[in-house]
Formats: sequence, C-alpha cells, structure tokens
Amino acid sequence: MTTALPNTDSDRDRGEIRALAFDAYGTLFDVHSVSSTCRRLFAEQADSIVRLWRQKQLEYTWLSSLMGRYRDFWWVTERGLRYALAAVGVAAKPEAVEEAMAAYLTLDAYPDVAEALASLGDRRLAILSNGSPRMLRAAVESAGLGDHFEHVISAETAQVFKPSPRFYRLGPETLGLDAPWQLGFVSSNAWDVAGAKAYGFWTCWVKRREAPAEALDLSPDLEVGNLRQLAYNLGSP
Ligand code: LAC
Repeated sequence: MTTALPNTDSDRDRGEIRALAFDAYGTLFDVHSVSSTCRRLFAEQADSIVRLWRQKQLEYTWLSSLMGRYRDFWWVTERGLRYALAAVGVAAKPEAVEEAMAAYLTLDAYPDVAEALASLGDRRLAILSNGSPRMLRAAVESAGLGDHFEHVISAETAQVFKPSPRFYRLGPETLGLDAPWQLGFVSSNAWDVAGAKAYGFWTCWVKRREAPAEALDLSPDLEVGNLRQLAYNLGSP
C-alpha cells in the first residue's frame, strides 16, 4: 500500500522536484545479502552477527561524526563486524573477516530497484551515501546499475556521515540545484529520512520492513513499500 503523507510546507511541492538522490545501503542494496557468506563462515551465529554488524556500523558512523574523527565507511564497516564477532563470542580468523567484508562489495540490489530506476529514467538520479567511493563503485557495478546515476556522492567528500547537514548539502550542490527541497531524497533508513527532512529535502521513506517511523517531528513527504511505488507516485517529470 502506498501512503502519501501530508506536506505541511507549501513550497515543497512535489512538482518542483528536479532530481532524486538515493541512499545506498538498505535502500538500493540489501545489506542482509551478506548473510549467505556469514552463514558459511560463522554457522548458527550468522544471523546475530549480521544484525549487530549493521547496527554497529551505523552507530560508528554517528560516533565518528560527533567526535569529529572521520574514518571511511570501509573502516567503520570492518570495525562494526569486529564488534559483532566479539559480542557473540566468535574468534574469527583474519581471512574470515576479509571474506565477510568482501561480501559487502557485491551486495544484491533489491528486486524492485532496476525496474524502478528504469522507469524513473527521465529524471536526474544520484546516490547520496555514507559509502566510500570504492565500495559504492563496486556495489553499483556488481548490481549493474551504473548507467542510471548521474552522480554517486560519497560521504568521503564531506569527511562526515549522515545525518550531518555538511554531507546532505553536497546533494543539491553537486546537482546544481537552487534549493534543498528541489532534491527528492529516498531512503529506507527512517533516521536518514528524518535527517534529510531536517536539512530541507523532499523525502520518501521506503518502508522495506515493518518498523515504526522515527518519533521525531520530521515526517517523510511520501511513504512507500518499494521503489516501484515511488516511480508510480512521481509519474513523469
Ligand atoms: C548509506 C547508509 C546510511 O548508504 O545506508 O548512506
């Protein structure tokens, strides 16, 4: 079901969206697709590891931004994995850590992504992601999505992660837009949607799993179950 949520700011008319920027991990790419590699490496502990890994990866982005100690997303992701392994009591060999990390470079795209991007093809599309340029390049190439995006904007350029406005700012800047609300930002991560909304983007929350919205006064402009519904809602530019 698609739910268009009320937009309280009359300036932010959907018709004014000049470009769309997508979050990468969890929105285009399924971070849980590392599960099969993790099951082979860590057996019955794999599911807990994968869940904790993602959680810690995100926490470390927030911590590093708040501390003003930027380390790239590859580093943060590896440290998240090390934490998850320690938390469940798995003493992994360095080769196993390397193999699990390598799985992050070839994540599956969600099944709705290619079709939705193709039907949004008349629009200017970008990725705006915490990922390091190398990680994003690898994931985009491995999923065969390279042709769709005019820009892949990485936190590396801002040296700070979401939800810092210093990073979101690069979206409209890179795309040459006059105002933040001319950028439609699409993410499955509710906290990322709230951050983008706070910055001033038009926002779409892709609710890929059952979870409540963030209890903040920053509601998305549109809520959809998948990216096909986004394309349907936006229609032609
Ligand atoms: C990203 C993380 C937040 O791609 O999923 O930026």
